[in-house]
Amino acid sequence: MYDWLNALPKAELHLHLEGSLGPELLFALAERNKIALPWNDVDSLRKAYAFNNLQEFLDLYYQGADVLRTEQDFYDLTWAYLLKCQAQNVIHTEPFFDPQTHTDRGIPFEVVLRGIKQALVDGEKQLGISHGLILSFLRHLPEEAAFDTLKQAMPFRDAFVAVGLDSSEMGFPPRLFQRVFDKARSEGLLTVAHAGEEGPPEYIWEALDLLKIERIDHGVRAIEDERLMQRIIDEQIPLTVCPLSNTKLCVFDDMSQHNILQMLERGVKVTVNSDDPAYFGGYVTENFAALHASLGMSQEQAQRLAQNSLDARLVK
Ligand code: ES4
Ligand code: ZN
Repeated sequence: MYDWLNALPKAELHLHLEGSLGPELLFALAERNKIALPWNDVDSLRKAYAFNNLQEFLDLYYQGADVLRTEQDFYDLTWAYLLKCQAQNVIHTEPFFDPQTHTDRGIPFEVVLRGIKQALVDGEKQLGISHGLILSFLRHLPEEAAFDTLKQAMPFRDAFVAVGLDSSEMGFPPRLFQRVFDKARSEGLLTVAHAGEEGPPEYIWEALDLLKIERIDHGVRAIEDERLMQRIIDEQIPLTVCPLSNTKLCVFDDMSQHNILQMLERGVKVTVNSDDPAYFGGYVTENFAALHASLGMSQEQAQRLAQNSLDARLVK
């Protein structure tokens, strides 16, 4: 089954490039940039990949991202991810990056963007993998900081297809970012947002009605609100679901509790994605394989999930 799932052509629509920074590359970049790490070796870093919630993960994720300093570092990070895509028949990807994670450490916006974009362009030419890059704002920071980031991005407007919203969800509802999302849309950018991962259905309503999003990132808590479910089904609003992420961050106690197949059978346009594969134990194929192993996902269901991912692309 693994090989069959791996061979399915698919798109990945929910992937944080900083979350694809595996321990080996992290140590290699630390050495290249002469940065001291708080872990002795790759294995002790891997042992730290145990989380009770989103915030515990984010603390390690931001710490790990500190080894990314040069344009070459961002290129190498992105290229390593694209090689994984090639190995797993991901023919199209729409990755997120978090500029503020880097600009707040003094790394210029254009250093981050140039490294990522060059790798994506090379991936298109050399690997045949198409892409649409999504600039994601950190919601634990003020809207003013998001405005500043959007301003820095505008000279490179054509490098992006959309803006997103990520980081700590609880206490940072989508409505806090309505004005900066309005501004992004006025520049012709599409919008997506993380909502309903840890946060309540109300946050999904806000993301739809105030941020005018094209897709809901995660969205698994929509199932608690029947009126919301009906809207998502009627309007065929895609959900970018990340099964291994949800179990690693204790959104569900166990994969056998995950609601993705229930949603699929109700007619929700759900897709399978890896979120932060280096931290959550697998790339896209491993996420599909986990659904087969724990929920008995059939080949026919896998085909529908893969087709949904191709249909839900922002870049067609
Ligand atoms: C994230 Cl899993 C998740 N949720 C919210 N923000 C994030 N940034 C990176 N991974
Ligand atoms: Zn995410």
